[in-house]
Amino acid sequence: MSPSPASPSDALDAALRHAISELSGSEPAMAATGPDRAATLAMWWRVFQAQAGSRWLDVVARELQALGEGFYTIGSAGHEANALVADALRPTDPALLHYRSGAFYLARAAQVPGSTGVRDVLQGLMGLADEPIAGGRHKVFGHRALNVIPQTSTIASQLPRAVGLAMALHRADRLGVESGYPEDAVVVCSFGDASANHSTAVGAINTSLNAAYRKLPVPILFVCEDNGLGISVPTPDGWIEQAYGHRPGLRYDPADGSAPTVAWAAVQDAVAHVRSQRRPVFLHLRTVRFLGHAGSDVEMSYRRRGAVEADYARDPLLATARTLVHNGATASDVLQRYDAIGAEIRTEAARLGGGRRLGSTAEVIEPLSPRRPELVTSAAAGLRATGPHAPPAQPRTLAESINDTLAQVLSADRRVMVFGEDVGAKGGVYGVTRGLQRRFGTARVFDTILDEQSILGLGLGAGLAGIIPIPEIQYLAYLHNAEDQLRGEAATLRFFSTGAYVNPMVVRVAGLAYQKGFGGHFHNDNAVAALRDIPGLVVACPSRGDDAAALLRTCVAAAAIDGTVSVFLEPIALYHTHDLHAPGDDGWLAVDDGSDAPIGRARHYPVDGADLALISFGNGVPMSLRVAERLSRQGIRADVLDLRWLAPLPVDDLLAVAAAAGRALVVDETRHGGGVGEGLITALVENGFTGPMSRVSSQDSFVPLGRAANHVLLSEHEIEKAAIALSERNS
Ligand SMILES: Cc1ncc(C[n+]2csc(CCOP(=O)(O)OP(=O)(O)O)c2C)c(N)n1
Ligand SMILES: [Mg+2]
Repeated sequence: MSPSPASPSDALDAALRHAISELSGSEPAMAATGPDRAATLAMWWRVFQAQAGSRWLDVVARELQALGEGFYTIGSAGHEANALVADALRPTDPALLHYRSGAFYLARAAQVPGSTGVRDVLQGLMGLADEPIAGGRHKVFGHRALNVIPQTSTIASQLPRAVGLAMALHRADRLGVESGYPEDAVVVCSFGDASANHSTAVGAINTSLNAAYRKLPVPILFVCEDNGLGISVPTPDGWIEQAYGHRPGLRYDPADGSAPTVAWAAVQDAVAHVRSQRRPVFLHLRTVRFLGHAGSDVEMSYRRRGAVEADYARDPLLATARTLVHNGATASDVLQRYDAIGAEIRTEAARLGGGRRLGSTAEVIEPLSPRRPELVTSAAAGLRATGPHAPPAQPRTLAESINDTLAQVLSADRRVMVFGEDVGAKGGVYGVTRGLQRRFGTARVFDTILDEQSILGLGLGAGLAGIIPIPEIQYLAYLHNAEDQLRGEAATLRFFSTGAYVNPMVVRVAGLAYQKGFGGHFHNDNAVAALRDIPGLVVACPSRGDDAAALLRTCVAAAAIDGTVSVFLEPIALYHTHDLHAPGDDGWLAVDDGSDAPIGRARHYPVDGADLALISFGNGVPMSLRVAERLSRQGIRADVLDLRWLAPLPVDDLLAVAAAAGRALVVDETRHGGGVGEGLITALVENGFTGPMSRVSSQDSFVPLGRAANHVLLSEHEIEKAAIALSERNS
């Protein structure tokens, strides 16, 4: 009888050793003989090396945690057959991996000379600053030289980007843009069985099938690493096959990690199919899960011991050991190699002990969103087209100006791609992209599937393939529907890859309220706080045509230069506005002078000797200008600051106008709680502004239909009343 083991990893180790020691070469060997046999044996040793390395890393992760040196214990134990997938792929194939794809990572590292797969993972577990991708910011699988793009912990969130990348590889080709990946690259994307149910996964797989149905190349290998559990919840037997095994257009290849020779052939076949046919394949890789969900998980609280122990027979390391023995290795060779790998990893972990960790706030946030404004300004100048796409020297509405500027950037930089729902033939719901597809072709301006996660996913993938994507989200309410692709994926990539990967992207979003004749919350959504609190995200909000041109050029230039992710929030109600003070005055038309608008710099509408500054943005700007006009007739001089940027806020300009006027009224068309105004008042207070200040905003409500909207949206009357009250206040 074996002694009662001290821990789950001891039990697993003991079971594996025992089973390997019982293997004998007496079972029939594989057919290969001579040099073939030697090559086969070498191949299985290679696989075993990655698998055993991954297993030991899981064990050492727990040892490091116990010592206070390690901070992550979600392991790959039981999933190590994913090494076969890496072995069938090339290191130039981009990989977006499940958090249990440790053996894949080591197998891939072994394909690239000079790689240090084990050390990378140990450094990740230990949160060391020298870890090659996240630099201690997270434990992820990622490496630029290995073409492993790091993932977040949000399950399935990498799928839209993976599908977007698979689609973008060929788009890049059509655009004449160097994607950085070989022509026949395969994108591989792995995830768990529970994650396969997530709407993000379901949507992304659907998007790949829709594209393939339209005969677009989508070279993606989906790998579902099915261990039958999502933390404690079992996936019903047969569910994954039921869900994905009979999907028209999706080739489904099952493989079992505990039958490696058969699995190896299936994996090779699946990869070859994607590579040659450029169509999606779903590889259903059966695995087991050892050591619970994570170190803290008490598996025995929801699984029977018998079931856990029965899984030992399906250990992929044991299966590979058996294959090795069939091919001429001995059980003791395998055990010796297993022990040697463990010893090396323990030695390496000890050597890394006491390694450097992130040492300051500055070091942590350094890769978040570095900015090089001078370079951005000169790149923005380069985006001003000459010839047929030169900006018309005539006054334009906001919508016309955005259309002109999109044409300019499409003309000036062939990497630019504009896409979204209805942006093609129709030219957008409001005509903002009208004529662009006709002028620049369907490769560069095109309609997408109706799925905001996939639209942003294409943007994320396209950015990785050298394209500068300008996706459009039809309404702000529907960006919220897909926010994690922006928050969890786009905004984090730079941070979790120490700048090795960036997401150049300008997300155009039609939004904000005050639409007349087309009402209701979803077309008048004014919730921007969710965007303002995404670290590093730039949020632009033009109110006038010339500013729209300048801001858009800057966003595109910043994407190209610094890999900046920005949201370009377009106030729908101002799209076609001509007049400012009176019908027919054309006071809201403007001529694009070709300048840029440095990120975080506002536009000032000055008034000599102002007594009061109205601080606003978007629809609030023309409202404030009209109010200022009325105030002037009452002897109150008010100037207006158009913030133009909602993140980062133009704090210097804010302070300058507030200080000059001595009084500041924040005019915020978004909500009272969680709008923009809270940040502005805070900035004034924190920076020592002591003059009278107040704010007006819309109500904390959704926006109702028709004229009832006026009960919750900020009005000019309220602005005027607040301005008069503020001008009378002494403190
Ligand atoms: C969107 C999201 N919801 C919940 C979680 C918490 N969570 C982490 S792993 C996990 C289970 C995933 O199971 P599965 O996809 O089968 O992968 P496995 O861990 O079994 O390999 C859950 C619910 C998460 N990370 N992301
Ligand atoms: Mg699972």
